[in-house]
Amino acid sequence: MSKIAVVPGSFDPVTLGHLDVIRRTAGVFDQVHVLVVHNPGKDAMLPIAERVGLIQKSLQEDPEMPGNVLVASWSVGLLVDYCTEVGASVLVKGIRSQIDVAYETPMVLMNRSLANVETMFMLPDPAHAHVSSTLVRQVASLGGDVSPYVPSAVARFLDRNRPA
Ligand code: COD
Repeated sequence: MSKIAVVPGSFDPVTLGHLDVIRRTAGVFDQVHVLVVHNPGKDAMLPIAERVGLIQKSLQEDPEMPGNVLVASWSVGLLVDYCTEVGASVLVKGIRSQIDVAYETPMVLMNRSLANVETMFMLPDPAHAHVSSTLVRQVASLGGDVSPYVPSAVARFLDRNRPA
């Protein structure tokens, strides 16, 4: 049976840190579903459909990205409901620091208790450890250059949509 991993996130927007985690996960599992989910704790910059499109474009433009990755979004219930629907038994979360571990741990235990879905932590290349979508949004909104932190499809998009 093929092993499906779900890599969930807000991806608002997708960063090079996210892509690194997705690429490493795709090297380990048969199929990877990158799942864009609304995080009610964060003020969104981009509509979900735009985030999905930017991830798809970034995956297409990454020559090292394996072909076993698809992108979807989920807004109708629990994250584990999506896992059950597609037959995925594993979530993969990127971990940059102990702060991420502390934030993710209660969700790991809750998702296991709700639906027996396990979570694996993937450490990215340390070069991306300081990168977050929140800081990318902040740097972009203040007129800074975000191209070192995001795929070029995202850098082009943010450049085109720069506030006047
Ligand atoms: N390098 C590596 N990993 C990174 C980097 C980076 N530079 N930046 C972010 N990540 C990781 C994050 O740690 C996270 O694991 C993932 O990538 C996504 O990050 P974000 O910022 O895009 O997304 P978040 O943190 O807003 O997470 C949204 C989720 C949907 C994953 C989260 O809210 C969640 O799991 N919700 C569950 C909803 C639910 O069902 N709740 C009930 C039971 S818990």
